[in-house]
Amino acid sequence: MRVKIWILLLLGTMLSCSVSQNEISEKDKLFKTLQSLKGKGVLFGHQDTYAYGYTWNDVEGQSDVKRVTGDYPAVFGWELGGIEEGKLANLDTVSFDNIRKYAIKAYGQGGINTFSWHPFSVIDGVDSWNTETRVVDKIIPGGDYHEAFKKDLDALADFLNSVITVEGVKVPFIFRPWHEMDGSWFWWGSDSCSPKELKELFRFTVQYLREEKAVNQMLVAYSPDRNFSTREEYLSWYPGDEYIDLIGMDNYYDLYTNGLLDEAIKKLHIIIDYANEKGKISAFTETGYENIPDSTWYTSKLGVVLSDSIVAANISYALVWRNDPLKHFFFPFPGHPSAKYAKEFTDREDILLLEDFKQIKNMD
Ligand code: BMA
Repeated sequence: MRVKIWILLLLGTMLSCSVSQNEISEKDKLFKTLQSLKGKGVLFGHQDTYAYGYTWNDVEGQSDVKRVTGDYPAVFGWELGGIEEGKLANLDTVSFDNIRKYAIKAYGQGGINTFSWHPFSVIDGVDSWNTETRVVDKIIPGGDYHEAFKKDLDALADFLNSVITVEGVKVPFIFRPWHEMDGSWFWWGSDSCSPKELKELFRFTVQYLREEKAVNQMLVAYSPDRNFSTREEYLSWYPGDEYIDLIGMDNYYDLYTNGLLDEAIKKLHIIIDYANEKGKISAFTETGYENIPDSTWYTSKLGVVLSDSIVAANISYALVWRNDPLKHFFFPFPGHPSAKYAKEFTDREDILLLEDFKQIKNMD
């Protein structure tokens, strides 16, 4: 009898082990979902969509995308600059408690979260756009401020690991550190460090978060700006395939005028080719036209780029930047001349808002 019980217990343990080994992680689920979108449409994303918009701030369920289109975006961007300094709110005055709440809500609703990070320098506390002090060579391993920089990453990781549902699921997300490194405007940009240093910083960041801080719900994006015309140029700052899941690009400039739309498409082709060759996801990680002075921008610029057949069949999402009212917004609000074009754009069958995305997931 005793022997039988032991055998049963042993079998039970073996079974539960094999179930948990086969269980797919939240991160892998997110990756698969994004991969399986290919050919079904491009997710539409918006930065800070629940946080604020034209004449409102932190109103439950509000979003300028929802106000104009009737639905939420499928991809929700959030910004973490300031978390490394122990601040209560990010550099755009959105509290981290709210960011956590919004990200959990977006995930619960079936959306995808992505985090950008414009950190303050650990050397002198200046913001990301201050390039007077060289920072990167001092915060990578061996640098004088490396230990201090690790504390920044600790704070970042603590926040990321605190984005948990009531059921205890760590919310999966796409992290996009050290973005636009091919431009000269950030302290990690092309004028402020060498590609080798940037790669080291990138690798250390990802490795530390994954291995030391157990941030295992994270996909990592590589998103330079538009300053490349070949694969080699695009990959100048690339940390390596083992660190990157998502191959992206930020590009505002090429979408300002008709003349450069082909350039934007060509660059997306470079990204797509590389992503497909390596089994990775591709995305148009940031775009927009500040204050939308061209009211047809959504149909005549972004809509045209996303109509290219290769782009449409491969890019997982396109995200437009935030809606700081009046002076710095990238999605229209009701009554803005561009609103009807934005609605026309999001009404397209192959541009997926949250409900469209959920329907597609249900069909799989
Ligand atoms: C930039 C601008 C800034 C903002 C930063 C982080 O592109 O929108 O105003 O502080 O992103 O969100």
